[in-house]
Amino acid sequence: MRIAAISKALALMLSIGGGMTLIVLKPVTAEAQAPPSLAQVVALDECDPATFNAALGPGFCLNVTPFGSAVPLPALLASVAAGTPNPNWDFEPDSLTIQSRTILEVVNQGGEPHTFTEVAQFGGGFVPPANPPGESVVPECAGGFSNVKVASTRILAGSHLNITGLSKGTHLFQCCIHPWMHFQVTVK
Ligand SMILES: [Cu+2]
Repeated sequence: MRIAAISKALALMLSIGGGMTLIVLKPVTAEAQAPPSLAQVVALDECDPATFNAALGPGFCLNVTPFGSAVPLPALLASVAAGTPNPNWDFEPDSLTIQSRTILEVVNQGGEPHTFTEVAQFGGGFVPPANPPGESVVPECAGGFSNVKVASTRILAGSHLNITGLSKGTHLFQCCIHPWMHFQVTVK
């Protein structure tokens, strides 16, 4: 009914040279008219500025930790080496189902850089000490930031990345630095 009404409204009668010409414009569907909606994912971590910045450089970890929830770098790496990476390095939610054309907005609310990189299968990242035992780098993360696919999916602390144009089906994303940070989206 709605499309029929729009088509009718767009049917213009023009008089050219005394004759009548009917021009029917292509119907404008509701899908094309509606602005795309937004689905949000947050990246979280608890990096401890003192120990992370001592090892990785000034300003690497910008976490504000008013409630004292920072995790020192050695403790994080120990959790990885034990095969139980700290779960507070995380994408939330873990999974979403969205309509096609929905914009996936990933916001880094943590204190250090993350990537939100699409992978065929979850696996290791490009920082060997941050890979759980037995995991090696997946092809999509190989090369780190010298790989344009990784560099273009980096999200610095306090910034965001918008993912658009996902095809219908299931897509997997992971952080190429902290490879236990997983996200799955199903596009309907
Ligand atoms: Cu990360």
